[in-house]
Amino acid sequence: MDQRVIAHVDMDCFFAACELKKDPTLKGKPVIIGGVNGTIRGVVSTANYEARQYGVHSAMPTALAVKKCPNGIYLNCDMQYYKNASNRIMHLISHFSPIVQQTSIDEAYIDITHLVESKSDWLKIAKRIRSNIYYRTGYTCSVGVGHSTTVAKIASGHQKPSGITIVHDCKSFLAPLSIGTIPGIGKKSVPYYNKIGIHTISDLAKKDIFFVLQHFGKHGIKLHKLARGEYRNEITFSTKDKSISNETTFDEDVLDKKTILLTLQHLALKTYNRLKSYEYKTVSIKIRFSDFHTITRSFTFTQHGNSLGEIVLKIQQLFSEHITNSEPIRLVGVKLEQLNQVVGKQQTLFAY
Ligand code: TTP
Ligand code: MG
Repeated sequence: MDQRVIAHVDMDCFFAACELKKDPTLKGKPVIIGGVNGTIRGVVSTANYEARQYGVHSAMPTALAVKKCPNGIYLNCDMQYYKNASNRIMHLISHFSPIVQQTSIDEAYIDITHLVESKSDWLKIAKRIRSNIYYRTGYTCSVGVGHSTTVAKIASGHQKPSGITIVHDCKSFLAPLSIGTIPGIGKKSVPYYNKIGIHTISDLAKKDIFFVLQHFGKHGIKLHKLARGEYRNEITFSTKDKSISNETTFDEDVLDKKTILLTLQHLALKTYNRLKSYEYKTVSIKIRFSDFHTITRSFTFTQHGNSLGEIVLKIQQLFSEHITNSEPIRLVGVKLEQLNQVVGKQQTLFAY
């Protein structure tokens, strides 16, 4: 398998960070999300880092949190606000790669293979992702980068908050970590691992495969491979329904077809540049008229392609075939759909 490079982004104490954004006077105070309508029933969803110092953590009964941190500020969940913030963050993340997998309200995997030219790029890209999210939304996140989703996820949790952890050599990175760091090995299973002599991930790596099979069955093979730095998993999601698009709203509605075609060409180039190692099968244009009614027209080729010339030509055709009236236009967009990754292929502008 070719070696993918995966970044995992996990927002820092996300719900609490959202509340701090709403009310900046909470800064520096212990904030706990998990009251129920002003009472102390229920469990803690999250706590900011100030509250964590008192021993408060997610899933703890709120009543116990109140005992540990009586001066904390207890707030109810405002899920709609958190979802809106999450959507904005995920939208920014989607600009880094066509292969993104959101796995919860505050975390996502990003396949950054196409952005990487040398190993030193891993850190640069992770920093760019972190600063992009921070400067555009005000939220901090932690980022992990590795050759598999599992390692990237472990890495993003390694230096929280606002940390970046780059893992080139996953075996030595994982070796000293406690066995419970592996996603899926919860608090309840850790004592069992400890009982059979496995405390750290390297303890697991040292066991032979028969021992592993005997104690964990088939599932153990995957864990054993991970511990030995041999496990590679990638984002499982299919690029089939994914698309890349760009659009522009004119400052003033435009009638001149030449101007519109030039803008479409510019958008085609922008979209094409984001394709990197992907091919498209469908090319679409979107046109919004001055009265806001919007149409999209698309063409699907029989095979995947990766030529800017082909995209531009198709866009011109779609435009002249379908836009025959002379209504002023407010917005135009270009979309490439049904993406497919071409392994080991980098595009150049020479395709034009
Ligand atoms: P996490 O990413 O697990 O936690 P977090 O973002 O609060 O803190 P960290 O800095 O350690 O990443 O979860 C994301 C959000 O999901 C969290 O802010 C609240 C919610 N959540 C719950 O509602 N219940 C839970 O048990 C957990 C773990 C999270
Ligand atoms: Mg988080």
